[in-house]
Order: sequence, then C-alpha cells, then structure tokens
Amino acid sequence: MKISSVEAIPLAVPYRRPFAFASGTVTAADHVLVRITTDDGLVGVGEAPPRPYTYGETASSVVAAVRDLFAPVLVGADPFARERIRADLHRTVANNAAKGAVDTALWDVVGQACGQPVHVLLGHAADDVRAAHMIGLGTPREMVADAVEMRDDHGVEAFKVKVGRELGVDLAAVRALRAELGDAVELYADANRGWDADTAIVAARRLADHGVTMLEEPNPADDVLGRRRIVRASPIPVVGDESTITLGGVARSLLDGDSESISVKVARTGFTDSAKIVGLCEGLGVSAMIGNQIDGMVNTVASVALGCGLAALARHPVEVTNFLLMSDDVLAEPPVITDGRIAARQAPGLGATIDPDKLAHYRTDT
Ligand code: MUC
Ligand code: MG
Repeated sequence: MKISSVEAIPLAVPYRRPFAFASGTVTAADHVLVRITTDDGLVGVGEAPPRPYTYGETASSVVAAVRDLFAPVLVGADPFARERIRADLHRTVANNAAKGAVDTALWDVVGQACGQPVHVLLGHAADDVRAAHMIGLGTPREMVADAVEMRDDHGVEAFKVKVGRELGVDLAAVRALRAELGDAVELYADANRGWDADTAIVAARRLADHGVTMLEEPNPADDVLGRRRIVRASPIPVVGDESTITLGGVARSLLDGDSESISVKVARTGFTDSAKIVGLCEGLGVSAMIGNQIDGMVNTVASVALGCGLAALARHPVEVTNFLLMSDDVLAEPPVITDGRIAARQAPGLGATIDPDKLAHYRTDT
C-alpha cells in the first residue's frame, strides 16, 4: 500500500462564544483538515488547530507546510513505515500542529488497513475515559455557569481552570467554582505563562488552599531560574504544556526541574510522538495527561483514542469538551460525553467519518 495523495483543507467554523486564556483568545475554529488517501482507496484524517501564540503556526502556514514540505515525502510512502515518515517530517523543524495532523491521519489509515481502532493498536488500556472540561477566562459568574452546564449536561467532574490574570480575580473565580461544585470535583489550573515567578509562587500556595491539584505553565519556562523557583516552592505539581512540545523538550524540562508532570496533545505530537513522550514519563515516574488544543471533533476523537490506548493516560481525565464551543464541525457523528465519560470509537482507524456537505460548507479554499 502506498500513499497516493495528501491534502490540507482550511476550514472556518464559527464558535458559539469566544474562548479566552492568558496568552490569547479564539473566536472561530480556523483549523486545517489533513486528508491522506492511499492507492487502495483508504482515507485517513487529522486536524491541525493553528495556535500562533503557542507554536507560531497559522492556517496558511499549516497548509503550506503540508503541501510544500510534507506531501512530497509522503506521496509514494508506505503508511505503515511511520518511523521513516517521522524521520522525514522531522527534517523540517517546528510546524508542530501540521506534523501532529499528518501523524494522526497516518494512524487512521493504518488502523483501517488492519481493521482495528487506533486505541486497540496503541495497547487498548481502556474502552472509555473520564472527561475533563477546560474553563476559559471570564468573570467568576461566567466561569461557574460554564462549569455547571458541563456538570449538569454531561456529568463532568474534572475541570481545568484558566488563570494567569491579576491574582485576586483568578482566586475569586476559583473560590466561586469550589463553592458551587463542592469538594469532590477535581480542579486544576493553567496560567498559560501569564504570571512572573513571584506571583506564581503566591498563586500556587493560594490555589492549593482551594484544593487545586496542579498548576500548568505558571510563567514563561524561558525564565529559567524563576521557573525552577516556582517548582521548588509550589505545594502542587507544575505541569509542562507549551514549554514541553517535543520528546527532547519534555526530557529537558523534566531533568532540569522545570516541570513535574506533562500535558500531552495529539494536536502537536500525533500518536507516534505522544506515545514516546508517555513512555518517557512512565519511565521517569512522572504523570502525563491529555490536554486540549481547543480541538475540534477530529482531534477530540483522536485524544480519546490516545487516552484509551495507553494505561498511563487512561488513569487521568482527558480534556475533551472544547469542541462543544463550536457551532458545528465536519464530522458526521459528533463525540458524545455521558456521565462524565467518553468512549473510544469501535470502527477501524479513528472512526472519524467526514460529512461531505459540511466539509464543502466550511472549507475556505473553494
Ligand atoms: C492549554 O492547555 O493551554 C490554550 C492555548 C493553547 O495553545 O492551548 C490551549 C489550552
Ligand atoms: Mg495549557
């Protein structure tokens, strides 16, 4: 079997409301659908959500990277040769979301060729996982309303709270969330580098007082000594996300003492490098969990496959709810979150069938 074509299709799907965090805001899903077709007619898909504030990519740069750099090495290749393809892709630096989408689409093809769902190919640790919801920045009242909707409509009991603003405002939101949701729900926080080290140290202690269990990216990890000071002083683990986006970057961050736990995202490391990162974390006795790149439905399905595939990830709630912010998407069957859980798809590959009418409607390149 050989890859016969690789497409990168830009989409624009409006959001029901904007999603804000300390390093940016999204108002529409300007994602890129990567579609890999083989000579025997299999079609795999992956999704690249461009995040310029995190990886420096835009929808146009993702399309150009896939079309001009990756398609020429992919066409004619055997999709099973994922390690060779990985080496070819990594001759280009960065372009993380573009690479993640290509790798996701490759695993979709391989799963279909084997007649097995991706989570089974990865190791079939679980059939479903707990769902976590990421609460965007807003007033305490707005943030509580968002969490309550998720709890009441989908049974979600784990929440990542965006922080990184003036500390009093963030603490008011966390206090309000704890008061409304009770002690049993899990709250963890993500500052997206919004604080300096001194503020982050105070924040970590105050957040811990409210039962917040982890603090993601409190400050820019490039403030090297500041970050290490936070890690030493914080009563809760510091999680690497945008500072730990490659296998080597994760190794350096953990060994240098810049983070103590790792957020893994299919949007930037697909399945191949995500699995390598998780193995590294397991070997070092460090927890890894699946984060959300403000993903659409394809990456949501892929994140669940990854979480159900690997035991070290299946233990933690998986951030899967952000697609609900979108008014629609191109997937024929939207993901379903029930009683706080989401199940892996049983169809071969990702089981992510694209609705041709929706694709025609939302693509921006025609
Ligand atoms: C997250 O966990 O940080 C916000 C920006 C980004 O690149 O990802 C999101 C979520
Ligand atoms: Mg994060």
